[in-house]
Amino acid sequence: MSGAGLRGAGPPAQSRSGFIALAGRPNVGKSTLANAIVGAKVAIVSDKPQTTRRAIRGVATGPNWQLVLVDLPGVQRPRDALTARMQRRVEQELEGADGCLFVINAQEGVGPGDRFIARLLEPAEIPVLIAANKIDRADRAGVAATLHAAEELDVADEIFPVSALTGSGMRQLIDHLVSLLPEGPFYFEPRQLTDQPEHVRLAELVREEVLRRTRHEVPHSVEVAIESIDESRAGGPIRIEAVILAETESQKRILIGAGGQMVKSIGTAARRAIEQELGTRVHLDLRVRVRRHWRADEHILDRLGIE
Ligand SMILES: Nc1nc2c(ncn2[C@@H]2O[C@H](COP(=O)(O)OP(=O)(O)OP(=O)(O)O)[C@@H](O)[C@H]2O)c(=O)[nH]1
Ligand SMILES: [Mg+2]
Repeated sequence: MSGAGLRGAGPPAQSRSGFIALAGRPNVGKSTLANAIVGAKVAIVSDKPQTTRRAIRGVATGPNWQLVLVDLPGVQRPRDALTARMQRRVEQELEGADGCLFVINAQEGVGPGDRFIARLLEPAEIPVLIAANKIDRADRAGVAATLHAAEELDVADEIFPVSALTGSGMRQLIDHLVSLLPEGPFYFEPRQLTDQPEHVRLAELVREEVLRRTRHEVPHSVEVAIESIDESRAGGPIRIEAVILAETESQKRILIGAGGQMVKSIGTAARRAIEQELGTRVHLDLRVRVRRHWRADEHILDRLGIE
């Protein structure tokens, strides 16, 4: 785990700190919850399942505690090298964590996917809490039924009904998560909110705009890579070259769109998001390229940092 050099501005004596891994089916709101707890956007979010592909550490620091949320891909059956890596990552991160926040969807209730995850968590010797998320989308009876079904999973010490979107129930959840942390020094400088390299964070912001605008197989077939970041022109915008990788020519056509409209719209929105992230003006040069079967290509996955 990357320790931060904390000499000088050290944490208070008797601080608590540790890693809480987020497990759950795709699309239940793990990344939204991680962002809400950190209080900043460390992970991209979308309404398409399988948005998160890497383990993302998000850091929340209080007066005498530091909670490192490990946002993870949704638990699913692997279909190719990409999803196999994603599942392996989930299992490895769960092993190394101090606790698990198992996220379920209060709007949909508990299903076979959740039962599968509960069995996966059983052998892990770490405390498990359940967050029943999206209560803003369910009525009282629905939430009560979900909480009851969550209880029957027989895996969690406590169950918290929450809405990551409205903030409802989040205070109690965070307090309880902090109480699970072992005593120890902080792992990160408090102002460092995530461990992701800058080029990955920026690529993810571009991918988020792709996910917003595409459907069916396209969101799953796209990855984004930053090819260069040039800050050499003093006073001028930072120049960033990014490439959207698609698997087929027809996906490439969709991503470019009629008269280049689609890639232009992705580029404009992504540039704004990147400018906000970096706090400076940016020139974004965005291209679309076909990389056949990249999801099955171990070498490309290595290069993309999907481990
Ligand atoms: N109404 C409502 N929507 C939510 C809430 N939390 C998340 N969402 C939405 O649910 C969708 C999925 O959210 P994500 O945070 O990307 O879900 P995830 O579990 O990280 O998904 P994967 O990374 O694909 O596993 C997005 O459209 C979110 O806006 C919530 O509390 N209420
Ligand atoms: Mg996610």
